[in-house]
Amino acid sequence: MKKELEQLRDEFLSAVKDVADAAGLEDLRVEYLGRKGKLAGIMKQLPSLAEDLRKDMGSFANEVKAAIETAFTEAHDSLHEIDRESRREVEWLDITMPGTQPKTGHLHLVTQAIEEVNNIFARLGFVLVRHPEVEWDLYAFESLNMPKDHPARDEWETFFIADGEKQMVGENGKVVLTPHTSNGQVREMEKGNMPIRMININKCYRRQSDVSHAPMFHQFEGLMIDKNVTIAELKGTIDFFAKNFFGADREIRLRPFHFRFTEPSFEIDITCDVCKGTGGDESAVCRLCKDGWLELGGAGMVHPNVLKAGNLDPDEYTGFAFGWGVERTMMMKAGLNIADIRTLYRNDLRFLRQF
Ligand code: FA5
Repeated sequence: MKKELEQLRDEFLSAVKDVADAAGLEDLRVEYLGRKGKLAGIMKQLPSLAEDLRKDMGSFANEVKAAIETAFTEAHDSLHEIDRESRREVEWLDITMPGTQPKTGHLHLVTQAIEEVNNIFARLGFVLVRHPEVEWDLYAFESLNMPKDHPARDEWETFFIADGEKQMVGENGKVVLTPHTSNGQVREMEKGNMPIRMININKCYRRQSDVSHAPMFHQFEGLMIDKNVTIAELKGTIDFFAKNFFGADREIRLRPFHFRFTEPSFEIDITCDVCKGTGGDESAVCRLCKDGWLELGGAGMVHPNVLKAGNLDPDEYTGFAFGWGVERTMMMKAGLNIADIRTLYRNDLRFLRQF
């Protein structure tokens, strides 16, 4: 039995050296020291020995067990240390190292322009509102003095909303994607809070796409209605905006035009930034504007029929309205040099990061 015990000890001491990890070591412990392990197997012989021998073998067996346990503890500690070392290498962190800057973006050029437009009109007491993009024919056309089938509607190249193949129609006519922010005029009057000084900035949609037209674009619509509002206030408001947005050296002019919902109506031009309003010289005409002026948008005194559609008495109230494209207005800012309006919506970061 002594031989068996010595052999068991030596076997364990040699096997423990080859153990590579904690799981292997545990297997070895169970194999040798477990309740049904090798040591317990040898110990079963003990009761059958003579008493003297049993005592000696008992204490020898305890020595062997102690030697195995010591070797086991040493192997366990050394494996634990190796494990800690390798984790330290992998998880090492220098908390004094500078951090990685998160990438920060910035507002889109059009959003920046919307904020600037809004801030300028806020200084004149215009309140920012937003009216629906998906709109009834009533507000987009009919209440703006454009009866059903009126040819003037064609200019707005409108998208209609359909449910499958079926055009959506309701109590206020067809459902459209609003082609201009003028849909907010009668909606604002219907609120009944007089006087009105609104600035409605929103997305508009038209079936158009070329260098100066996008199918989705933005307009800002100003509407002022009160007693005795005149063209002088319209001119003063637009002048204030142009000087603040484009710079003090830029001039604007009102050019007679026709809109169904304003009378008189104008188009607003601004002196061209490229030729500084000269239109070019004897050697070459300015390529952008040709005559020193660039068109920004429409404006006019609110038509009496529109006031009536908004439940206002044209003998009591007058007002002006204007509606300009945000993208076009912004593109005419000094030095921007954006040749195609559609580049604003191509999501090319190389372009967008410049602004
Ligand atoms: C109108 O939309 C009128 N509702 C403006 C108005 C409001 C007149 C109030 C009088 C009183 P017009 O269709 O011209 O007008 O458009 C006005 C401006 O919107 C244009 O000058 C242009 O700057 C911009 N715009 C129009 N269509 C597009 C488009 N497809 N892409 C980009 N900008 C556009």
